[in-house]
Amino acid sequence: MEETVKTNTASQAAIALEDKYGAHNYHPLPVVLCRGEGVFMWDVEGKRYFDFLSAYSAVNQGHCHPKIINAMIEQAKTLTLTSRAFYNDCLGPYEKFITEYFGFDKVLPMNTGAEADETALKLTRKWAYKVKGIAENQAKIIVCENNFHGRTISIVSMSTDPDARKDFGPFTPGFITIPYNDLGALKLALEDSDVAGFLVEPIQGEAGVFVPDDGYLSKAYALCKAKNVLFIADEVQTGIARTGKLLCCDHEDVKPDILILGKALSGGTFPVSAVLANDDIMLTIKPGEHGSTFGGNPIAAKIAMAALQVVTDENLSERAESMGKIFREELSKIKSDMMELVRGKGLLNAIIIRPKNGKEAWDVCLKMRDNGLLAKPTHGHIIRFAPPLVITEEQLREAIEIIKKSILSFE
Ligand code: IF1
Repeated sequence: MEETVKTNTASQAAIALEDKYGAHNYHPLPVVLCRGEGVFMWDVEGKRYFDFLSAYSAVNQGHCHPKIINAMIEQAKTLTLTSRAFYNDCLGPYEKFITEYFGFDKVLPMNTGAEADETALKLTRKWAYKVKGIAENQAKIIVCENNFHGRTISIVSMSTDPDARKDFGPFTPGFITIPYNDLGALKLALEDSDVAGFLVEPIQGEAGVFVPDDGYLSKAYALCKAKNVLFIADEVQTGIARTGKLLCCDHEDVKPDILILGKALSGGTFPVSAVLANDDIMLTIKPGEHGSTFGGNPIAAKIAMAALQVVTDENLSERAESMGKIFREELSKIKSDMMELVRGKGLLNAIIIRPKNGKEAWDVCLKMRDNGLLAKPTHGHIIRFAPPLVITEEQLREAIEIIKKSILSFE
């Protein structure tokens, strides 16, 4: 892999520091950012970039959205953390706001996506024993091949990615893995009466923005219902307007039994995640059985309300839908051997790169960086494109020109 690190000393110094003092659990694109506003980020040399990653869809509302930042600052000056040992005056209003916003009885607030996924697993198991009546320690949860739900031990126990799992065993039992987008496999797995839940990403993000067939989610939901199995949607990446609807499940009018949110719930300002469910499920967890020091803290509560209000006020679902159409239409017009496929929904898109003369997705990303646009390759041959949803048509067309120019430079 070619590693054209820029010769600028400020960037080099920052990269060297991370390399020397930080764990080597990432391989970042060589660019050192110090400021963000809306769809743009700036590096330490002052160069401006379109952000086409949005911190993996956390920054849907755009960088440093003033309404979200103000909510954060005002609350930070007032009260930051009480823990859940006491009540605070922000959590109740937030719980009312978010449950009405998404249409569930209750919310359980956490911080990261992985924690929210773990919470959903625990909730599903609790429901299995308390409500469904599965025998102790027998509950199983169906998951999909090539899933991505985070990095904890139990979550990597559900993973099929060798990098995520290797040398991290022993693993948590109780998962059944089936192929994604395969209703036959789901139907078969559901025959096991110890199955309590089916955990699924409505679009698989890490797998390279893999969009299932139309009807997959609604039919999977119906299969689960027929067997009294919970349909659990991990919308950490796909939720909150990213795919052109508030939730990706909304494309098929599916209301999950358990909804997992993270990332854009804070507009990328703070770790805020949530699990939503109705009382029959949520109230199976009793005091002392689950929690988190920071979950539901006053700053997170205020931030999340502001971040969701921005999604409504600025019509971000509609924007994602219309801008996504333009994006895929224009990208599919690019005439290059390297462009194998364009796919996605709303503003969660990816292209598959066919290597040419030894140049692959990483090289395309370096070229786009040089031309003023940041995106990240995944699995060596896929580039994910997910700009902040506040992008205007004019900005989008400018960004498309950069992508086009970068790809065509390899012809
Ligand atoms: C990293 C991927 C994206 C997620 C879904 C839960 C989580 C994630 C559907 C966990 C997190 C991230 C984490 C980030 C890279 C990233 C990612 F490429 F690894 F798969 F977005 F596509 N459910 N996704 O996508 O949330 O605990 O991180 O808050 O660096 O690992 P988290």
